[in-house]
Amino acid sequence: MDNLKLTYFDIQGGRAGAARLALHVGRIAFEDRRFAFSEFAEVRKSTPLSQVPTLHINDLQVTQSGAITRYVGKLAGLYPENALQALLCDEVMDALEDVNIKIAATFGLTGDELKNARLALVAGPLPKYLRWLEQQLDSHGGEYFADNRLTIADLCAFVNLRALSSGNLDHVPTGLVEAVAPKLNAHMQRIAGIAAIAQYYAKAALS
Ligand SMILES: N[C@@H](CCC(=O)N[C@@H](CS)C(=O)NCC(=O)O)C(=O)O
Repeated sequence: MDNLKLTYFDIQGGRAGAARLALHVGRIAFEDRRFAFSEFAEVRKSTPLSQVPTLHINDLQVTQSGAITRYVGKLAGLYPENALQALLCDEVMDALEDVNIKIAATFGLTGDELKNARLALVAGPLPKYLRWLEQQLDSHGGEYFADNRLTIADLCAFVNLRALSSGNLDHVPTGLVEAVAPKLNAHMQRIAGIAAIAQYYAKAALS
């Protein structure tokens, strides 16, 4: 059995959120190396692109959250084996990364600049992606994004939409997902109710 170590900020979600969840759901042992934002300058000195997350597989350190999530998704049995279903899974994950990039572009802004940038996202790009995600869900059976079962696409959607609805992003209304894409909101609630996932968040709330 390989030794796995996932290195990322000590936050819920973010770019390692789905990988952490997949490892937990798949009951795969790993070292969950979490660090504070104040430690990032030091941590990034030992990451290949000065970025996180990274995954160590024994002595091999790899970057790129999508690749990491897919890898652990395969280990956990949460990634489709069928090529078309894998494509549908990847398509959703990459669209969610588009959203991440748009939101990340507003980090560091303050005051009116932040407000205007976030309101512009809420007025256009975010609803566009939310509606598209809802359509994907609908056209793939309504319950899951791919393969008619839980995959890492569902975990990525859950982690990212939970963050979008958390109130931690100033000027992004907590009810945006529900208002724009109610079926996507219902999906988020369903995934939150899966026993292993509910247990993961209950444990995190205590720590
Ligand atoms: N494409 C990379 C992007 C990783 C990334 O931007 N991570 C952020 C933290 S969530 C970071 O390390 N930013 C610092 C930087 O890019 O210099 C991935 O998906 O892993």
